[in-house]
Amino acid sequence: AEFERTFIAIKPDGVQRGLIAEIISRFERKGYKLVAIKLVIPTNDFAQKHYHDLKERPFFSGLCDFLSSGPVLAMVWEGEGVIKYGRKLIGATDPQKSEPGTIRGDLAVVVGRNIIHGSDGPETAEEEISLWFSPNELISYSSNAEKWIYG
Ligand code: YYY
Ligand code: MG
Repeated sequence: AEFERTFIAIKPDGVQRGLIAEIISRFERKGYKLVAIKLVIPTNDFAQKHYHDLKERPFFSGLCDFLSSGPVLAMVWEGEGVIKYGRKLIGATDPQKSEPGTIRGDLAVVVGRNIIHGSDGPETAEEEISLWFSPNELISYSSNAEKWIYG
């Protein structure tokens, strides 16, 4: 089956804190399929492209400095409803408001260090996937678990 895809990134704080496996496992156990993954240190220019929608916000330059300050784990996850539900797994932007059980609720404390990014809709998902990955880095394969996850 062909499902939607979303862009998920573990920011430098999540990588440095050793939370890669913890975060990946939440998407993996849910039943989503990993279709691309790489560890990169984005340039500041690249971070500005990624966050271009926020360029008028007061925190923009600090945010781009932070995203480009170290390794980021960039991923694409696939599954039915993964864009919207991925945001649910991540939790509210401000970890002070994220529910317990969400990634930010369980693992982060302040908005400027909220450890993970996820696309906020179908258009941004497409835009972000093509910004971070070239088409040949997106791996198409069939998962044996699929028939047990979707019936
Ligand atoms: O999509 P999401 O990451 O949940 O929030 P956005 O509103 O897109 O903001 C991107 C990023 O900017 C957020 O994850 C932390 C940072 N930020 C901030 O430092 N201070 C704010 N008041 C709002 C957002
Ligand atoms: Mg956002």
